Parts: sequence; structure tokens; C-alpha cells
Amino acid sequence: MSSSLQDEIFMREAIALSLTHLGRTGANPSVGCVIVKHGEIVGRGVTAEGGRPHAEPQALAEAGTQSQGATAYVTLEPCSHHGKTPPCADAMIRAGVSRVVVAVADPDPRVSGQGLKMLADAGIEVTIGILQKEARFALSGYLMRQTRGRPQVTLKLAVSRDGMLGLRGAGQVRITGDAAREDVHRLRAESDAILVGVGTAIADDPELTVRLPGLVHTSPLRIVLDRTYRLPLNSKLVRQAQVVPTIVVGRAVPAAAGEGAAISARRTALHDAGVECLDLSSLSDLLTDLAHRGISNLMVEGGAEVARAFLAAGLVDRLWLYQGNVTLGADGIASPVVPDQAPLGFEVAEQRALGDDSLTIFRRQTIARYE
Ligand code: AOF
Ligand code: ZN
Repeated sequence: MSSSLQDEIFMREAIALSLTHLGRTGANPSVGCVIVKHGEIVGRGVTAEGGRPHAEPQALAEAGTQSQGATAYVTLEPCSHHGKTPPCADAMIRAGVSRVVVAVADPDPRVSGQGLKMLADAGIEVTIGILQKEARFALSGYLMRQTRGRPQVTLKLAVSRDGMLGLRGAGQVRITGDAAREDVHRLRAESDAILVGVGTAIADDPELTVRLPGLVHTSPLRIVLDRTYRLPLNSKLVRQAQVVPTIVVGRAVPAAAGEGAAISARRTALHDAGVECLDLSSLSDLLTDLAHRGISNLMVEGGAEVARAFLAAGLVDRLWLYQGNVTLGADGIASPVVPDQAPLGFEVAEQRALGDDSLTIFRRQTIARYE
């Protein structure tokens, strides 16, 4: 077998491992690592839940003395900094690994090529770029936060056969079936935060938590865009705010505004109920704030106005569009996007059936070009 084919086979294993902890490693990216000796995997590691330990020390520990003279496959450049754990590049050197194959270089300024250099300086053969595109899928949110200072934004919408998001004043309308619903919960599980507009929060009274059988998962941070702090105190979001972190993003109230006192009273009541209240004036300020909190993947779940605002600001990177079999008619709320027409600047990345429904994934073309 050619060595590059062998490299791809083992890197695929490392990538598969990295996908298992996507959305569960906090501000740290989910990285996969396998140690290979005489053509066999002798150690496996994935960044632990919460972000530490990193992938490499776990794989090296499993391999034990077999790490001597072995090849390590890692989806991200091993770290070189003394953070909350010692550098992974050091661990590789101490374990006597003779070759390290990396998919993607780490843009974290504390690493940024230093990990690769440490390995090469120690006489280890280093190969970079194997299956880079495939490995980026699990790292894309982290890479976006490191290089652009904002999370990757995934907009999720569910439309009826006739392109409607729901019915005005009707609360939650069931558009898609169980398979699509499960898919949405998986997407939530891979996200660090989920955002909706206050209109959707009032109409649907959603929980925005991850509920999948067999998956124990810490629910992502929940965010409601709510200019005048209208979110009801008896909504599920507020009632669970002590348990699942919840942020309401309003706008600083102008002192002279007649409604100002009522708005600040509602803000105080939300704060007292355990909701974090943030006064920000733009979506891009919000994304910067989230990036500072270590949020790499933000999922935007609607409604129509919020979806339009994110699209208009050019802040959507991926668009997950589910289409159900129901028809809602002319009284429906029209969706800003429909499956058979890619929004400007987007291309279809994937299309698949989910029970009686379908999913179309659009991706921003500029991202594709950087890959
Ligand atoms: C690795 N292997 O599995 C991961 C890495 O806060 P710290 O000290 O844990 O450092 C976080 C940084 O570590 C993060 O920004 C990224 O550069 C790297 N993540 N590195 O060698 C891993 N998750
Ligand atoms: Zn590390």
C-alpha cells in the first residue's frame, strides 16, 4: 500500500474520532488522534469533554511503550504552549514518536506553527495537510473564531411544501416529521449556542435544549434577541434559566424614552429570574461577544425576521433548510429562503431525504474557496 494512501486511511480514523466530541469540548476544538505502529492502531484519543485533556496524551497513554518509533495522526497541529495542560508536542517527543502527520495547522497565536517546529527540531518527520478539507469540518467553528473573531453561524429553517415557516398567531406548527426533528437535535448538540428571536420565543415557547434518546448532553447556551425585554417570565426559557444558561439581548434604553421605565423593569425581572441581560446594538457586536466567551458554533433557529437580519448582515456561513410535506397556504409566514433557490453567494453542499421530508444544506461560497 502506498504511504500516502495509508496516511489517508489513518487520518480518516482520527477525523472520525474528532467528530464524536463535536460541540462538547467548550472553547477547545474537538481533535482526534491515532497512534500507528507496524500498520496497526495502538492508541486512540479525542479531546475530552470540556476540552481537556487534549487528544494526543490520551492516545499516547493507550499506546504506552508502543509509541516508540510509531507514527501519530492528528487532525490539528499538536499544541506547543503551556496552557492548562503541558504541550502535546512535548508529549510526542518524550514518547519517542518518529513521525507526526497533521491535517490542519493551528491558528491559535500561542501555537501557530510552533508545535510543528518543536517536533521537527526534535528530529521527528512532520507531514502537514493530509485530508485537510475533511478534517476542517469538525474544526470549522474553531477556525472561524480564531481567524475572524466570531463564531461560525449556522441558520436552520423548516419550510412547508409552499415555502412557509409557520402560520401567523398559531404557535408552533408541525412542519417536519420525527427524522428531521432528531436531525435538528443532533445539530443543536454540535452547537455551543442557539439563538431565536423573541417573536419565536413567545409564539413557540421552545426549550432549545438537546433531547436525543441515549445522548447525555449539556445543553448549549440559549440566546433570545429581544430589543425591549418582552420575553415572558413564565416562558420555558426563563423558567429553566437557573439550570441552562440563557442570555437575552436587548438594546440600551434611551433615558428619555416614555417606555424606558417599563423596559428596565422587565430587564430587572428577567435578570432576577437568572437570565443574563446584554445590551448590544448590532449582531456583529453580539458575535464578537460570543467569540470572547469561547463560542465557536452558533445555531440560529428563526424566525423569519431574525433569519433575514443574519442573511442581510452577511453573517450566515451555513444554512440547514428542512422541507416538510405540509402545505400552509397564503396566510403563512413566507420564508426568506426555499430549497430550490440558493441565496445569493451560497451553493448547495448537500441534499438528502429524511423520512417524508428533505434537507438541503447551503454553504457560503467564500468558505468553499478558502478550503
Ligand atoms: C492539541 N490537542 O486535543 C486540542 C488542542 O486552554 P488549553 O490550554 O487547553 O489550550 C487550548 C488550545 O489548545 C486551543 O486554542 C488550541 O490551540 C489547542 N487545542 N490542541 O494539541 C487537542 N483540543
Ligand atoms: Zn495539546
